Amino acid sequence: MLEQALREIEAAPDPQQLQDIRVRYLGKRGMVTQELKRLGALRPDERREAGQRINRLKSVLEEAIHERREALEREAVRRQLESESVDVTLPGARLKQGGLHLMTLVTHRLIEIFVSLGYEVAVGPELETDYYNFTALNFPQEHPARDTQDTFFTTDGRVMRTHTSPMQVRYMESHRPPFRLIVPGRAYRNEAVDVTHEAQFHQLEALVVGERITMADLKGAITEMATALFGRDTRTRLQPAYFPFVEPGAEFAIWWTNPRTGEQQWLELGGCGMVHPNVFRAVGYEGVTGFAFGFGIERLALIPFGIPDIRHFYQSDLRVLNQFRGAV
Ligand code: FA5
Repeated sequence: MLEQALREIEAAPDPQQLQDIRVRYLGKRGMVTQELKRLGALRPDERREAGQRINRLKSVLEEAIHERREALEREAVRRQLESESVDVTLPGARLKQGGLHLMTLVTHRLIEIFVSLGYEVAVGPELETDYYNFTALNFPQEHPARDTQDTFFTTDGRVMRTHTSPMQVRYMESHRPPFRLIVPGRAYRNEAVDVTHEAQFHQLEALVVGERITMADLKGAITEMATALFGRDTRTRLQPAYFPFVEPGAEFAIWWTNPRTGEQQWLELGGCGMVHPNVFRAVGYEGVTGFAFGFGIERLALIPFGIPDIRHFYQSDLRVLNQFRGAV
């Protein structure tokens, strides 16, 4: 019996089967226990000898079961460690890294250019009052831009600013000239959206006020920006235009050569001019002159980067956006 039992113990593949073997030999009705019970029927001298033999057998089996159990446990731990171990030589799982949107990159570049020319940067509210968006900028009461066809109004009569120019007034109210200022930010118009018009877009506003600021300074500032963006060969064009808050007023364009195709064209960017005396009056300025310009940042990104439709900027299609990571 001993050898048979030891073989079975040694071969037990898991703790449960080992326990079954234990019950079979050492349990209440186990073979060893049964033999102990039979001792009563023996003669006293036989009984002592047999008792000692059976007890030895019992402790040998117990010892063997104990050892087998420990071996099985060690094996289980070894297997678990093996399954959890990390192969440090495998290549790592690369995390997907985000990037800045092309509009953000272009805006940062513009800010960098103007800061290097000594301009301050300010931002203003996108939800504006009629006063800052129109009245203080010399828009007459009946101007078409005040129509709901063109402009988003809130029910309490405020407007989603239609341009960044209201910050001209806000800034002048709280600062004394001379200063040079740029205002990047969002603007909103009730547009029929198409390839060049979005209902939400970005502008960059510039305002320079001092004692003898002239139209030449305005042209110089725009040319500096154009040169920084497109190199020495660029040119700047001003064509007369009407905006209520400047006089004289103009639309400006930059001559742009596509480095890939060699193609040249005028990039019409926005409006500019000398600050209208009525705007200075609204903020209580006297004895100074100034220029302002404002343009659509999308415009500046569309053509140079060969983007055919302004809507691509805001459809969050990564196939489009990923093409411009780190492009500026
Ligand atoms: C203005 O908004 C004036 N505030 C510009 C200005 C500033 C003039 C300072 C004088 C002095 P305008 O409405 O033309 O002007 O818009 C300027 C530029 O914003 C446009 O040339 C265009 O580049 C961009 N823009 C206007 N509407 C949209 C639109 N719906 N989607 C994308 N870009 C637009």
